[in-house]
Formats: sequence, C-alpha cells, structure tokens
Amino acid sequence: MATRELKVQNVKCGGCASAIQTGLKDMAGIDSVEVDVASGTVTLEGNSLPANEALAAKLAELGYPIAG
Ligand SMILES: [Cu+2]
Repeated sequence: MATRELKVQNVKCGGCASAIQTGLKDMAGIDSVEVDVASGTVTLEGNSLPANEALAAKLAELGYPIAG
C-alpha cells in the first residue's frame, strides 16, 4: 500500500474535508483519503495512486488547489 501526502489550499472546515474525500475517492487507485483541516494536508492510500498531475487537476476542479 502506497501513501502520498499533498498540501492543498482553501480547507477551512469539515465540509471541505468531506468534499475532498468524496471527490478523490471517485478516482481509480485511491483506497482511502484523510484530510487534516488545520494543516490542509491530504493523505492518500492506495495500491496504484494516480499521477500527481491528475490529482492536482481533480483538486483544482473541487476548489482545493495544491499549495505552492
Ligand atoms: Cu469548509
């Protein structure tokens, strides 16, 4: 099982966290999504996680672009 952490912008509450979880769990290869609201950190677990470009595009579409 691979793990990847991403820092994203605009995460302000549990609603944001659920929107990210729901949106990313739709992507093939992602088994679990954890969101830390305080730090804006998204932790993904899965056996074949999507490329960072695909994750960045999906997060931007959801309104939570990758930070930096
Ligand atoms: Cu929110």
